[in-house]
Amino acid sequence: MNTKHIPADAADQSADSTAALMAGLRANRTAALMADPTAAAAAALTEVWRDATRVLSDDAESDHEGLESARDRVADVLRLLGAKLPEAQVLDVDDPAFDDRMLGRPGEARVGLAPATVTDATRPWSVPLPGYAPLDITPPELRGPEGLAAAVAQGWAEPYATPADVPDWTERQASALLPFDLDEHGRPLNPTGRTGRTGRNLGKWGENTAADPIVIAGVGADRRILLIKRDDVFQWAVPGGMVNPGELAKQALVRELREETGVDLAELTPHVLGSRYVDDWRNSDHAWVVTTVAVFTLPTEVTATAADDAADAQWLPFCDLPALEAALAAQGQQLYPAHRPLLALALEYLDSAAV
Ligand code: RP5
Repeated sequence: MNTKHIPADAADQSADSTAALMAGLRANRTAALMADPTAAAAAALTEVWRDATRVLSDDAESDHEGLESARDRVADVLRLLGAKLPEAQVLDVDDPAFDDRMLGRPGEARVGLAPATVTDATRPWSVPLPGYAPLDITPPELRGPEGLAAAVAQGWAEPYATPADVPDWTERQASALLPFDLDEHGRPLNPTGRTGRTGRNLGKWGENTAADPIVIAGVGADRRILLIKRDDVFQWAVPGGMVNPGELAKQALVRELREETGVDLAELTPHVLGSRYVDDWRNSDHAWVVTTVAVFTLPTEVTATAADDAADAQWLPFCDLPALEAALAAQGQQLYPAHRPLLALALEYLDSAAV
């Protein structure tokens, strides 16, 4: 193993590569902070750690000081997360891949958790996309027999390591809220097309059914909505959740609301708006969320207390979406973007029903 000087023109590109690494590091630190100490955050940081170490192994005129401190910060976070520090990755400069990787040519290690690029034109499965390499988002807790067994024992994951292991696709396709196909490998295909992500970061392969109760108090300009702050992405969302095996969506609406806010509306009949695909951050080409959305209307606000998956609960103005987002922004908070279409649907109903 020896080291190598990068020629002057190449050093400029190396600086770009350094900037990209630092940007990746920042993105991953943000992801780690947002995602709470999860194994997914540790995995993201591990990737940056490897890249930082790779650049440090070279003696080119890159920002070694900055990278060194970045590396130390990553190491601190990894230790806090209880993750094992990866081995330093030192590249052999005699390896033909060395220059490509340092100069950011094809073959450079991917930084961060960016999905593969998918455009509107290449999203449909019917459009061939040679070389499509979706990012595997399967978290460490669903990898390997032990991790999977633990997640199954906790009751939130099915035991199949790959979609080809699922024995009842015919039944699942028949009962799906949104129809979907299987590919030639027996994998379920996301009904909205390619996502740029593969693997599973949800309980099940294929459709994962959720229930989202939209709870409204008051009418017209005084209308308010009950939202919770999700404890994974720390954005404000409808207090919904996954439908349990054997449970009806209507039961899940009431249960999730009670679990996350303490509000019990079992005696009320909601207005069901229908089923919708949710652009959930955990969706992939082979596992996705479809929810049943329903509106509960109350004359006035009731006391809500955050619990379970909710880090906070609050009644917010809901005469329209801009008013809601402005109220959140005034607190330095954000709406969970995947729920914007569900809220727009609810507003359409509320306005038409003069609620
Ligand atoms: C969203 O995530 C659904 O719309 C629902 O609100 C929720 C279900 O996931 P968990 O909150 O149970 O993680 O996609």
